[in-house]
Amino acid sequence: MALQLHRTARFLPLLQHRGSALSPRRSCADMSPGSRLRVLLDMDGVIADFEGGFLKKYRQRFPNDPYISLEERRGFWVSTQYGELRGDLCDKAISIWESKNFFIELEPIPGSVEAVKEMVKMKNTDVFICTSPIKHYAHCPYEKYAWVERHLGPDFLEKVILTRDKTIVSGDILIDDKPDILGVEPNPSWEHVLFTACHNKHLPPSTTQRRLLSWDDEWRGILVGSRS
Ligand code: DGP
Ligand code: MG
Repeated sequence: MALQLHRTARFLPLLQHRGSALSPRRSCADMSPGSRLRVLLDMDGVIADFEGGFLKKYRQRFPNDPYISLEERRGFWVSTQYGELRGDLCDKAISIWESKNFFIELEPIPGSVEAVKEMVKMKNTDVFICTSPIKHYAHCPYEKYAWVERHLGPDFLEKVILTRDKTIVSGDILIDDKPDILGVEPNPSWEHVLFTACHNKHLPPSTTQRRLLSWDDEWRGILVGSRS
């Protein structure tokens, strides 16, 4: 009997209902009292200010080169827009976030640390950080852990997921500033809530995708909406 149960449990994920890309992933029936909401939080652009930190260090290091103000930023990839401004600026931009101390010295996005600390205390809620390290791994992965420890405390190190493919991570909701989150899983379990950033705020409003404008916005309501 125990063996039978064990075998069935292994196949349960295959039997679970999957929502369509446009509808909430959980039905009311799924959210029985006691079931938990799993929130995945992106790091760069959502809780850590990658864009502000980049611009500050780029201007310090290359004071005589042109730069793109946060108002003028368009498109997710910083290096692409700098390369369009002038060919050699693509590599100069990349050299900034590949430098030691770039990631650890990022400032928190305003309100993010307070929001995360409140979120982890919410009933029936599990919060994880789901972040993609850059492939130049000399400093970034270490510094992301160090940043979490510094701003959220050592216990939160248990909650860090480093992955280049967020589609294979299961969760109910992913709050992320990247407009298109693609990977090997065509139907991720989470609903992507787009966090507004300088590079995505000009995108036309979507009727199917919820947005969180900032940590002053109704993030608690977004979570409530995901539970119902
Ligand atoms: P995430 O926030 O988890 O989606 O991680 C994306 C990472 O990519 C983040 O560290 C910011 C970084 N990034 C931004 N622009 C560029 C770029 O042009 N090239 C590379 N390689 N990384 C970039
Ligand atoms: Mg991001």
